[in-house]
Amino acid sequence: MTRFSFDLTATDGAARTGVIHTPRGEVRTPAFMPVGTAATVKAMLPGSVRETGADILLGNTYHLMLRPTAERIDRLGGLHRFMNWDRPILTDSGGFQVMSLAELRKLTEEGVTFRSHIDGSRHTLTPERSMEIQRLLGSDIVMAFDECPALPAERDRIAASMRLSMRWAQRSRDAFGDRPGHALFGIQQGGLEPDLRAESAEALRGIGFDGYAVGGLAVGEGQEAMFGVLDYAPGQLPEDKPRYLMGVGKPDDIVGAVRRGIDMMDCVLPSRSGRTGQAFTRRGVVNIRNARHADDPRPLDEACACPACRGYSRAYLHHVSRAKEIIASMLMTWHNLHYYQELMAGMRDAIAAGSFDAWEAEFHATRALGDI
Ligand code: PRF
Ligand code: ZN
Repeated sequence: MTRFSFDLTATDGAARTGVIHTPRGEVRTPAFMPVGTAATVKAMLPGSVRETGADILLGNTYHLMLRPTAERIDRLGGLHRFMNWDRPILTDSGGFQVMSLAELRKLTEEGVTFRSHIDGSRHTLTPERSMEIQRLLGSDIVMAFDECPALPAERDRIAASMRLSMRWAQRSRDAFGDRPGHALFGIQQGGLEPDLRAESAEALRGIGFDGYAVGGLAVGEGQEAMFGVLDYAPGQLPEDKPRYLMGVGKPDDIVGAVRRGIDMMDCVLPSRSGRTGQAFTRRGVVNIRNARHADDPRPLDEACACPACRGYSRAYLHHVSRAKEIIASMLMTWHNLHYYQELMAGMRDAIAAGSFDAWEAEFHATRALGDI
């Protein structure tokens, strides 16, 4: 059986490219993980998600425990079989989503109790319960249970929260146990404070994980502050393990994160904004609902090989998006996920060739041209 492992194949400055090996297939890094919160990447068939170039999806403990429940998914053969995606799945551990989505939250040393945003029912998540849910789902990469304060926050609040997350990281490690072929990632916290980030990294390294996430960023601090942390945080984590930046981001955030040593990312942006008419292109963001596209026979991006750009005009995408036709979500999501995966492939190739600086300069120069 293939164990979980990570091979770094090339570096260029702090940027890295490599391969994560899992029993369900390889993940080429830097990797972008489309978000499949409710056991679906919205508006996409799993085969289509794969066609965009995705090696791995992200799923959510919080949503799936509430509906349809982890126990039901387990009875039906696990999340891969349930959603018809047989490649790797990483699941987030739930705490972050409880804090942003649930009602009447109560945080204690033991864990967090809350009411469902769906039906108001009462639930508890602890490190132990989060590990159990992620095991029932059959997740390939399990995230430790953590807590993430919104920024800005007082330093004392950030320090206390980080230390609680590190105690929960140890409990996550103990509850996860030894599961060959499955990986457990720790999550660094510590806000924008270098010493707290260092303390968190030290605690996680002492526990020992298969990969390490940088958590607690992209929570309102802005790109400059986020890059400020990414200038040192990846270097505090083990070099021989994957580094995952959670919930990031826009294309330029992703490029900046990879330049600073991040290997994996996830974000709802390409899928969510596709459903509201926003397209990501080499030349920046295009709002397809804008009146200027109504008579435009050209594709969204003439250099894009996705079905939306091969078969449809801007005028058509404009029409179906305004009319809120289901095909608008399908085509726009496909295009955006294809764009994100092309971006990752371009960075992987550039890092392997030792030409990341030139690739990045071209990336920014093309965006500066603006839309056609
Ligand atoms: N922790 C967890 N999930 C997350 C985050 C975190 O800090 C973030 C922060 N951007 C997104 N998703 N568990
Ligand atoms: Zn396209």
